[in-house]
Amino acid sequence: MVGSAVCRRLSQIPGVRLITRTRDEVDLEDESAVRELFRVEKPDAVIFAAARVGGIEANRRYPVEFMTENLRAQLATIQAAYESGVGRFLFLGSTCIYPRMAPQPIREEALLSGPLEPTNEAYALAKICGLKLCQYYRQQYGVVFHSAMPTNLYGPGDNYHPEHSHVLPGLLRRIHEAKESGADHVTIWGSGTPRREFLYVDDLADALVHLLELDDPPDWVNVGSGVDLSILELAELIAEIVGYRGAIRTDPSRPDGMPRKLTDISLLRSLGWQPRIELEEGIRRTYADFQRSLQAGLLRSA
Ligand code: GFB
Repeated sequence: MVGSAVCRRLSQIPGVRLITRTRDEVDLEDESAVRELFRVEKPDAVIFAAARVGGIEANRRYPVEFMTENLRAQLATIQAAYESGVGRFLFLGSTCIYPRMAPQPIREEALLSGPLEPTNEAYALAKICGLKLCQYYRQQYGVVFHSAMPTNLYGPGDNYHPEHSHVLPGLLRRIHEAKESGADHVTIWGSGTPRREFLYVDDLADALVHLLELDDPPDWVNVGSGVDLSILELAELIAEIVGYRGAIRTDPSRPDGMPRKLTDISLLRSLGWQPRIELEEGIRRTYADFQRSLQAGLLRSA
């Protein structure tokens, strides 16, 4: 989802030659394949959007894969980029790198100031290693290797797996199916009270290009919308957009995860960027894309 949005954004810039590889073409966990890719293509800049990602349930169920796959892929790519002379590397993390009880909205300085949220600790630790490794390369070798920490993302091309997806695509699908089947209620996981911030993926892509154009970007910077809402409010908003009029029930046997996760985006604003696509508009666009993909038999659900 992120890689495609970044390509959409970069293809609007004249003179940019995009170099991409699918998972089947190059396995980023294979160090020699990654080195060969850099030797052949010699990119000027790299945006590292590849990752093993998933929602709260996938993170809880597969901590080994979330840690090992992300560590291997990022280490291979960051090292190969440096060795082949790449001067600019933009690594993507996640706001789950911040401590569970970080003061809200979360500022960049909160990194490593307290214990992590247990449901995504493995993924967060891998991402912290990636951003720190970029910082160390910059410090030790003078290359501009830096990071962006996106908040919860959504948009076209998301993963709609019923168990492994993030909350927004998960609820979009469940509420759409409830409407289609005429169900009198839908169930959302947890208490419905956790608060989350969401950013439309094309806004993220725009922010990344902005960061790449800065001569001296921060080592890491939050990329969010600066606005949050409760999961129950999110479900109600999705129901309104989908046109579903049944009841929304909660399931307290499912985990809530972090009680609140809202980023402070004043650093990014001070660098001249701000989000454009509001949540309601973003969900409308995402729902239209969901329906198109469903009809074409192309819905991602892995
Ligand atoms: O998006 P989500 O899976 O991840 O869940 P996190 C957010 C909240 O929505 C949790 C609730 O409180 C869930 O219990 N929720 C309600 C649901 N219904 C659903 C549903 O149908 N599906 C899902 N998935 N959630 C992830 C991290 O945390 O955020 C990752 O695990 C990553 O590492 C990502 O950082 C951005 O926001 O809790």
